[in-house]
Formats: sequence, C-alpha cells, structure tokens
Amino acid sequence: MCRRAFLICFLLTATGLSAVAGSARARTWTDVTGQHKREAEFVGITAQGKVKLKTPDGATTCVPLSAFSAADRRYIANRLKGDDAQAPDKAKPAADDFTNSIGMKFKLIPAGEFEMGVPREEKGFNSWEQQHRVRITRPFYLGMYEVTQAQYAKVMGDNPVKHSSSYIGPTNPVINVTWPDAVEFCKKLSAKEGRTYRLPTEAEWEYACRAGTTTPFSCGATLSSKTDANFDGTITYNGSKKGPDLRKPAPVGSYRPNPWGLYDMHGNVKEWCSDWFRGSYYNESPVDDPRGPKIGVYRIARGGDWTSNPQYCRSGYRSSHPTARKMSTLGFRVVAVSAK
Ligand SMILES: [Ca+2]
Repeated sequence: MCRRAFLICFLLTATGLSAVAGSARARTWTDVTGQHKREAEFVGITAQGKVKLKTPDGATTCVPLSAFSAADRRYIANRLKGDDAQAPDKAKPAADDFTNSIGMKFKLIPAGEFEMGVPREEKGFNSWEQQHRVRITRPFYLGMYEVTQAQYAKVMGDNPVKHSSSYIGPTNPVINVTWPDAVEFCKKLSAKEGRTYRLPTEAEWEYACRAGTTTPFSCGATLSSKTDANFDGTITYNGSKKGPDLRKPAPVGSYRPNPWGLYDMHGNVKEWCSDWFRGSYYNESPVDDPRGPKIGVYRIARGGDWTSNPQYCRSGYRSSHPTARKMSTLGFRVVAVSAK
C-alpha cells in the first residue's frame, strides 16, 4: 500500500497533473488479476491520481493505478519519465533484474504473502492442494526462463538431449534431467558465477507463478495454447476454446509472460522444485518460507508440460516424481539467492 501511495505521488509530481507528451497508441492493458484485458491509449494521470485511458471508440475512462498489473505500472512510469515504451516488453529492464555470465536472465521477486494452494471450488482441486497462508520473507531472483539446453551444456559439459531427438535445440528447455542433475547444475553454476544458485522451493515457485493472481492460471480462469502456454490445447478447461497441440517443447519464452515477467511457468516443461512431496504437508507447513517435508520419496515438479491437460498446468497443481526420473517433459529453472 505504501509503495502504491509512493508511486501515485511520484506520478503526480512527474506529470504536474497533466497529460503525457509524445505520441500514443492503443495497447493492451491487464488488471492486477491478469484476468481482464482492454485495449486503450494512455492519456495521463488525473488530479485524483487515477490513470486516464482512451478506448478505441473514443471514450475516456479513469482507473486507479492499483488496479493495473505490475507490467502496466512499469509502462506508465516509463511513459511519465519520457521513455516512449509502447509495450512492456520494450520497456527498460528493471534495475534489479540481472543477466549472469552465461546469459541466464533473472527477475527480482519481492518478499510478500499469498494464499498458497487452491480454492475448493477450482476445477481440478485435489485434497493435497488446500489453501493456506504463506509468507515469503526474503526477496529472491528467479530465472525468467526454464534452463535451456545450451545453458545446461555450458555448465555441465553435456546436453542430455541427443542429436537424434526432435526435442533438441539450444534455446529449448533442458529435459531428461534427474533431480540430482538439477541440483548438480546449481552447484556448478554457483562455483562458476561466485553466487549461490539453487532450485526454488515449492512455495517460492507458486508465489512467483501466481504473481499476485488468485485465478487457476496467472493469465486468468483459462489458458490458451495459442498465446499463453505450451500444453495439449485439444483439451479444454473452464469452457476455454480448443487450441494447437505442439506435441514437443517450444523454445523458452515463446509465449506471453506472467504479470511478473516470468515465461513458461505454465506448460512447456514441468520444473523440479527443492521440496519432497507429502500429501498432508500443507496441514502442517510453517507460514514463513516453507521448505517441504524433511524426508520423502518423491520430489515436487510444478507447472505442467507440453503434453499436459490444462488442468495440470494450474498455478496450484502439484506433481511429484522419483528423484532419479528422467522425462522428456521435465526440466527446471533456478533461483539466485545472494547479491553479487
Ligand atoms: Ca514450465
């Protein structure tokens, strides 16, 4: 709330309560839930601190700044600073983002609280997904993308995807990696880069995937295999339309990012997390920074994959696998913890 108030004050100061200079054209705006979208031009900030928009039919509307997604708020800040960034993707990266020496890009994920798990009424709810309050007490960096085959080979000296495979590609996600392989990648990358990398906890993963949303997917109640994620689009969910079924992993970042700028959190490949799985864990997990049961047989993997029914790509869906399992649908992304 304080941050929003600060930003509104900043906007008012920057604009002198007036319209923004420079050309404008319509763009797609997304509300904070990621569910509602609208096409409009940015006009300026009103004296009441609201964002004034002009819709394609010529009407104007004023919307509280807090109603917009983080990407939209960044766009507005850039426009008011004089950067004519017409789309969030063209906006300058936030100062807190970073790229490491092998080209892996990271987003700073703020500390915060959220309802981890799934409302009972959500289609596909499982008893081990029950909602509970979780607090992420420390900010962390999360990979914007799944680890690619080129990045994996640079660190480990080998690409586990064989040349004969149709799944091979330097910017495709790495697959055929066990949980210990993913942990070993983090260890070697940490030594190479001089900062600590590790797998995300299940709580960190879901917090970052939801990005402030409470809907089944970070983009809303449904998931499109055309624009949102790589999954089996021939299967529908919540009345969604059928879409393409690529039947293989896509190069990372081929679909729209979530509200916090993370790609492929839904679909493409499932992603190993650091936690063991236990169905009853959510009944007993700590509120602050849960790290999973101390022992187990299966490790968590999140987000669904290119073969998945959309139901298994939900933000709160939990899958688990033996640590030695290698699959063409299972990869990972990493967290960077310490500041350099
Ligand atoms: Ca994924």
